[in-house]
Amino acid sequence: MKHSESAILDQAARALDTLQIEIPSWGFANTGTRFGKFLQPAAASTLREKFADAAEVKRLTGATHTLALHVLWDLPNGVRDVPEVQNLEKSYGIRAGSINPNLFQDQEYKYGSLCNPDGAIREQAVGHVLESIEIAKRLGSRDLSLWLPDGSNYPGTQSIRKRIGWLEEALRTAHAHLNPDQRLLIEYKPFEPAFYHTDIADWGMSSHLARESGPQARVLVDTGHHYSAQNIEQVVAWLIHTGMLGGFHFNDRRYADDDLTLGSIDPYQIFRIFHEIHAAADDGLNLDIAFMIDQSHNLKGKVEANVQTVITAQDLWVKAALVDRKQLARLQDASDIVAAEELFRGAFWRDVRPLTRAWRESRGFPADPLQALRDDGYVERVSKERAGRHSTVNSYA
Ligand code: PSV
Ligand code: MN
Repeated sequence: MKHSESAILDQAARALDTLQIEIPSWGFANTGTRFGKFLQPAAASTLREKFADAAEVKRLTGATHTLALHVLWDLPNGVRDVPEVQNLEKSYGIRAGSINPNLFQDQEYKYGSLCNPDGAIREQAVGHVLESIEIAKRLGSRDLSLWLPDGSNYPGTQSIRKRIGWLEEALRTAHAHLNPDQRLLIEYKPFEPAFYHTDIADWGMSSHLARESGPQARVLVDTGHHYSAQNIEQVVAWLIHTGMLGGFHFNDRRYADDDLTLGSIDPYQIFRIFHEIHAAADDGLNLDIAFMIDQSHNLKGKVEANVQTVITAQDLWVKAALVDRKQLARLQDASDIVAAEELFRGAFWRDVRPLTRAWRESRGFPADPLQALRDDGYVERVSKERAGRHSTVNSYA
């Protein structure tokens, strides 16, 4: 092997060693669209099954040590379910990751949760967030991932500014309950379920609310939560510059919040986002970014889709790591546009699969995780075990 080839291999390996990706418990459960659900015999219907599936993804990829939990779906009894989660953590070698309060399912939230005009309902929503923070504390989870469905469907029916005030107040209360090492991640989304105005619609609103909440609050970027034309890497660059980037929810989109596999529609966009992160790290910026998947697969097998997502993220992460940023900076400074663009695109075109494969082999993971999943027969095994147990399905996950 030539010296330059082994240097590239080392660089790729260093990049992959640092990439940890959190998988979502809800990515293993039966799900669907508002038109219906297609049930999969292998889908997880208990928290134990979700942990088992997560352990399989970790075994195959080596990159997913934590499982994001959604409070109502995974801990329906709140803090009383914490001991069960702790047992599952031990049994499966998977740690509980970010804790996601659920402010979108209860009937009371028809007109909003933290922004509801009814003070008693706002109080109920704050109570749920505080209980979620307590769950996170007991589980040793650092991040509370907060997403609100709040908004309105018709102009003139809600006071947008009053709702901002209620939101600021609620988030300050939540922040005051964090341990010093915990973080509050505030996610935005332009629309759905609200179709006229959404209370946290974009990264500017999230940034403002995070600053108002307190020093441990950051912005969570869900890659599917942007309008089609949005330049997401520019948003990411701004959030890095202002010290407000807390984490990502990975998925891809073609039209709206489609929950498609990361990079399935536009892998170049993820490459561009990863380049911004590597560039900031090269510049010595202190980054602390949680990488999380947020996908619910209707058609793909769930374990398979999660493995595919992790491998895709790893490939794109390595491509972006290998951009020759010193040379790129020279070309940018000289405004040598075509050469800069070709260098940048050249890194994207590079086939890094031999590098990610070599890294997996060197770390004792299957060289081809998707093939290993098929060879192992995990999905067939759990399909048999879980058969007949899916007559009822949770309302969403
Ligand atoms: C909302 O669309 C969202 O992206 C939030 O992160 C929720 O927690 C998640 O989806 C539920 O799937
Ligand atoms: Mn999300």
